[in-house]
Amino acid sequence: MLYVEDVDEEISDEVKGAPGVRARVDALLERARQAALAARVVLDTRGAVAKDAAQLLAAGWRSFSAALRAAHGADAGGEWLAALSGAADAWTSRLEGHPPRRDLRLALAELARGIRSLHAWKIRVLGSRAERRLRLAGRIALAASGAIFAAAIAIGVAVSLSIPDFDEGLTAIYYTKRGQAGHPFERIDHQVDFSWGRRSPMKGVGRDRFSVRWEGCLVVENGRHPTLVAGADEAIRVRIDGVKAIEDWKPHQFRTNSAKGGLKPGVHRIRVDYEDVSGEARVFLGWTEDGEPPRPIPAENLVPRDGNRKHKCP
Ligand SMILES: [Ca+2]
Repeated sequence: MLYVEDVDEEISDEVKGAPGVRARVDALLERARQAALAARVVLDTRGAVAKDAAQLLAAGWRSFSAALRAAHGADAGGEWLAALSGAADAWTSRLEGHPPRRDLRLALAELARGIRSLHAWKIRVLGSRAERRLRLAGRIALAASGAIFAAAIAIGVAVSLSIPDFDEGLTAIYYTKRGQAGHPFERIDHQVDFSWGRRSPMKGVGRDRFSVRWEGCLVVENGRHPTLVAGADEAIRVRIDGVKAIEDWKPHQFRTNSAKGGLKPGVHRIRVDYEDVSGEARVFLGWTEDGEPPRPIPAENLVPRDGNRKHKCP
């Protein structure tokens, strides 16, 4: 099932080949997250073989463990990284021994928690230049005032809290051909806001003449009435609860379209079809309210096709 046999080889290739620690940690965490998601789907399927979930989780923990090692290389003082590394190795070997189902749930929850904490660490330690400046400012402020330092920490925590949970977003299927045809690659996208330019959207898919389908649910909070906005280079159509909301399928350069009327509060089924023909590729799914400029629909308002811990997707 999946790539379990190849994962070790791929991890070492990624660690050798990737340019920076941040990129390495990102790639490995993404792999761990995908394995955790797949394991959750298997665990939620009645009658599924626990052995499959254990294999997927072991693959997830191996990736997570490799991410920890890469992170530890960049932050030798991070003792918790070393401690977590030990725990990760223990989980990996335990999962390879096919533990009982209740242990699998625990392994999944722990892995999700670990991935979130490593994301938070990555932002804190390997963050953008602005965040690094913030840390420096925090240190300087420490000399003058403990209170200002505390504020800098609070901002750091706020940044880490804005990281999407691993199961928030839409189910994305990337196809190697136009018209949602060819070989499909599935993953979760936290948002639909990509500017691929002339690059390929993911490994295995070409730079031109590819298509994508995003499926799942859209959550509109009570009291809100946002208008859906979608844009593409080169073609897009959006269906809400099975009804056409936006269609601009004739190939064109990037432009946005708004749906007629606002979205009602509640959980809506959504399906977005997109395709690129040539040249630049870009896609955007957002909403707007009270005349504000459109912004991408946040991950917390998006639910994958099979639902997540917070919402069912009917
Ligand atoms: Ca294009």
